[in-house]
Amino acid sequence: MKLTFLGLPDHPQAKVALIPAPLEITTSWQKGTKEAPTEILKVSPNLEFFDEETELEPQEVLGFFTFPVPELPFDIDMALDVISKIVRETLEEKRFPILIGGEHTVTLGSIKSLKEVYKNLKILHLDAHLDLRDEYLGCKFSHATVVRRIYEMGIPVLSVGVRTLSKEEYEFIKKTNFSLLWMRDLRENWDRSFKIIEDFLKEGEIYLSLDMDVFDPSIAPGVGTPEPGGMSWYEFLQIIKLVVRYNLIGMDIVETKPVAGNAITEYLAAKIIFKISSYLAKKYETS
Ligand SMILES: [Mn+2]
Repeated sequence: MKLTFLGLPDHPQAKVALIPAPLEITTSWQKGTKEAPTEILKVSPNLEFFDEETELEPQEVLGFFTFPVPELPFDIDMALDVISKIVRETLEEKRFPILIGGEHTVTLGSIKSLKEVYKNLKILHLDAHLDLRDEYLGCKFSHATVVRRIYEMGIPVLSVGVRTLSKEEYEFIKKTNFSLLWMRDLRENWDRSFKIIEDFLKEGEIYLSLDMDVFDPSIAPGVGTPEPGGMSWYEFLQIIKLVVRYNLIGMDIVETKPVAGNAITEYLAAKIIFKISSYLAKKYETS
């Protein structure tokens, strides 16, 4: 039987599409992100199906459609093409795409289709890392270079929650004046940081790229590089509520790496999908 979000049958008029993207080719250290889409979908029926904050059921208001978990070719260009085709189909069906990675490189597949449809596409990037290397371990298309490739397409990016970088990336951000908010900025001056995020969201169509390692490893241990000092659940929800107020047109949730005997990160990822869908449902109901 096909795995679906919340274990529910696909809604015939679904406005949200879940796109499993089990890409794992360029992962450098701890392996396992290929299993994440399956594991996230598997834990999702254990969530409560009612959102206490918006007081609604997103599966009723918007409805979910879950694509089958695809067998991706072990070639980065071919794999990104497969992902990009599924995203294009989702946009044609007028559904909100939520990609479930997989390594961060899947974002490039998504953007390939999105930039054909949206002329003022912008990326809000939540991540402990900048992913701004020019190449990594000989690869131009890798989880460590994904934002550099997006930047080169001329698509505006704001990276939020950053707390570690390479010297190459340090020199790049100095040279280019790349837009970012360190995790430290959020903690030291939340109001000013929040305003910077809001100013970024005001114009254009926003795509959210969420690397699960933006969270503190204490609440998201199942990631490839569990960088200390990350975001909390409630900080994240404040940012997400803000993003949903503006023109959010799609998202991905990447780099979960399931840990045997500990489903906390997969559960968090499933909860994020449910929460964002609840906020989108609330907006849909009141518009
Ligand atoms: Mn990262």
